[in-house]
Amino acid sequence: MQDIKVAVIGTKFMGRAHANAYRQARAFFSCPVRLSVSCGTNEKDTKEFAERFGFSRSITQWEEAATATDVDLVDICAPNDLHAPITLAAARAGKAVFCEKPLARTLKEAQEMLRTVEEAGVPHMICFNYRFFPALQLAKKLVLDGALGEIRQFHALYLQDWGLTPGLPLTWRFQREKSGSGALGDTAVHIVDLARFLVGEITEVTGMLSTFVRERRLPDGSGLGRVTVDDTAAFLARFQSGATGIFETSRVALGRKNFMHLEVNGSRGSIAWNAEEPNWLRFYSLDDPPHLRGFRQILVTEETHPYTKNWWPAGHILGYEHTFVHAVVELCRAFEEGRNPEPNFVDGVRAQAVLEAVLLSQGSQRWERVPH
Ligand code: SOE
Repeated sequence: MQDIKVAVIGTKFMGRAHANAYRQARAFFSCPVRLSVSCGTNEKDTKEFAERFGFSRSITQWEEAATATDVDLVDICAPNDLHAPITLAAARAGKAVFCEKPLARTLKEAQEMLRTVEEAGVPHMICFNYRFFPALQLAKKLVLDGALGEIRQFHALYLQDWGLTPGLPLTWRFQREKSGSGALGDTAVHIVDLARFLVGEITEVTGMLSTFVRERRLPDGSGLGRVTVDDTAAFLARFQSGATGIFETSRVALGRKNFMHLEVNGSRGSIAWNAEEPNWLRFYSLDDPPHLRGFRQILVTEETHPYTKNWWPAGHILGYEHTFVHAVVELCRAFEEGRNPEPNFVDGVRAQAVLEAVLLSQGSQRWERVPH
């Protein structure tokens, strides 16, 4: 298969995570990907980024990165307000699109992105990277194999505290017109996707959003600006299956850096997972003899699990960056098999619909149905 020439738009946290992922996917999984174009806002920084990661060239206009002839795949690591315009330009130019989460700022915008990539007939993927921890792939297998029995409850906590960084300016993540929402779209979207991945579709929610830090220093130093998005989001959910869900996220939970805890309780078993110990899956089963019953900790590094054999011998653990590599591996496998990767823009729209219902319920103070 010909090399897939990649343009990565964005050179900050996600730009680095994605650029690194393509390099490692080629080195450890022989993925036919090549870093072709790096696109960032600052010419000097982008040139330096491109040299460090090994891109063929660097530019500052996303419109070129989305349509250039030396690009087959456009990887969007830019702020949320650019996800739609870049997707529309790339899809109409016949490029595949790999977009960071959340797919868009609103459900309407996400649906337009999905319609456009489907009309253009181009492959599309969204980077819900946490699915790609082998421990969560095992969690999904246990659920599908019926090892937990009937799934009754899903609990997810995703807490960070970078929102309390002293002097943090009013960046795009704090402005609704650029981000769409705050912690809801930034981190709750991950646990919504994992809920869909492990349990299924969510049909209704009731939510509560809060903003504790209401003003932040304007980046140009000219004073203070109002924060127009949530610092925290908490919501209850009902799943199509009848299961119930409890979700909470925060970017101001002092002391929590990237603390994500998931738990699924079924009629015959439970699983629990924590992003700070991502190689371990905790599993409780009624199938264990009574004297051996208790949450067992499974170190998910043996060759029987997805992706693990391409890395290290069992016990040599994986981390956050490997989830992005595995997402690129899934993208390349989909290309080779002529199918759409998973998760894709359909998953992005479904997650966006849940976010939209939570925002609606914040206003109505009532349960809201999740639009399909
Ligand atoms: C900030 O909350 C952030 O960088 C998210 O945007 C990422 O998706 C998450 O993986 C880490 O935290």
